[in-house]
Amino acid sequence: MLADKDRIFTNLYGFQDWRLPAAQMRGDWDDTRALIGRGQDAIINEVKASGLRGRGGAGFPTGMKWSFMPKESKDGRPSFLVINADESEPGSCKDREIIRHDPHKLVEGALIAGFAMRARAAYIYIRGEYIREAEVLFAAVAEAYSAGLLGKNAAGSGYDFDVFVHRGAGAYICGEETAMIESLEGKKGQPRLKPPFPAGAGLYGCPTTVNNVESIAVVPTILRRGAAWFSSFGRENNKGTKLFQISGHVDRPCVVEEEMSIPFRDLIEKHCGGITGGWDNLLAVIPGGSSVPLVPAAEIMDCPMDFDGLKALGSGLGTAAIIVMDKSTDIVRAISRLSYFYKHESCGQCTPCREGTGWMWRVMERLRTGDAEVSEIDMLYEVTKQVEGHTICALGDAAAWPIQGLIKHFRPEIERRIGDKAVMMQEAAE
Ligand code: L3W
Ligand code: SF4
Repeated sequence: MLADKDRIFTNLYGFQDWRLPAAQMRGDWDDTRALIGRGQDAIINEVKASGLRGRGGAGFPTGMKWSFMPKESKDGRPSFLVINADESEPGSCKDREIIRHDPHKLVEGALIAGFAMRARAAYIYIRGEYIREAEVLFAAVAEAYSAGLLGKNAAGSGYDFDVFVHRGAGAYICGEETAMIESLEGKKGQPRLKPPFPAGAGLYGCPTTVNNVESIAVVPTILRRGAAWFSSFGRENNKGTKLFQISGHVDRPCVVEEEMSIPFRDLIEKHCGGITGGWDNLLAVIPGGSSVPLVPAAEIMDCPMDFDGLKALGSGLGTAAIIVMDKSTDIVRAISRLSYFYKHESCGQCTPCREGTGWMWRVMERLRTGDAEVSEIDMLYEVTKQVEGHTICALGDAAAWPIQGLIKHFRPEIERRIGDKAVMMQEAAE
């Protein structure tokens, strides 16, 4: 179990004040000027050496992403950092805790990361529904300006840097990085085709890096304690500490910072008081937010909770939003509900997603009630394969994968429903 002394988020549960003086007492903003004084390349190299991978779902190496940003401005164009606080993935609720209780880790991280990639400003795009969190963030940014930590000569570093907080308006798709950029530009939040990646042409056509809240908030601590300290947690290719968010059928749902690669069973035993009704009552787990396939109970028990461990099971770490389902769960209904979510949130730009998500949801509903033919199970699977990989952004994949996981692991349950319904209809007719 991660020792208290190794926790980055020392006020995750809000036991102490989030405001600047208290945050400084906890070590935030401690000689930030010296950290910046190390220079851009040294900061990026330290983040690379730490092994930090993006915490927003895709796990792209953070230091490498920063190194894609230009070292010199072309045509006088500025560079930007965009921080993705549009936390909307079902099951995901970690960035909310950082913003609520440890916002100065994020604001300081924004300055350091922005400096490292030579950005003129950071835009923090916060989910519209996070009203109280946005209030905290606005106040934390204002405090930092008042204390001279942002703006001209930020933190006495000689570097000018602004931070703007922008509130979303309730669309899940604006969490996709290019849709977020469109939305910041005042347009409808619809994803762009990639490439070009934002590092080449992002906000207002300028070089831009989009990073998740947690990825940025851990940077000041990585620099203070060193890459070797951070990479001493986890295992090769899966380094560091991580915020896990556990919801569903556990005795104590929680958000907790733990060592990357902690086995699933240990995570649940140590922090959640076990599975409701005991381990024999576990049915399945969605380990990375709703966009990844479920994993049945027997397979996940000893799985290291990290990118590679979950990939080996055909699923993914995603944002580490772990949804636990016990045997009381109607698993077909649960996945059908997710299908409805993706249908509702599709931006409608590409045909496989716009039409496919609605089609998949309607078939899922008929499978839920048993009003389908057994042959439709394979047909549904084939349609998910037609959607997967054939859309502009990852929402198409996200809609397809949970259904694929259901069919792969719970096909007998789907067939049972269809059989039971057929028997019921026949008995009613007799
Ligand atoms: C320059 C290249 N940049 C990749 C950058 C790219 C992006 C990052 C990762 O989706 C997933 C999604 C959700 N030159 C580059 C390059 N980049 N190649 O690297 O890119 P990508 O496309 O792999 O992922 P993404 O578009 O960022 C994120 C999944 O995460 N997810 C969670 C989503 C929910 C939230 C939330 O609520 N906060 O994030 C869960 O599984 O479905 O597949 O920056 O530009 N050659
Ligand atoms: Fe929009 Fe769906 Fe296409 Fe993404 S995959 S761009 S959400 S229609």
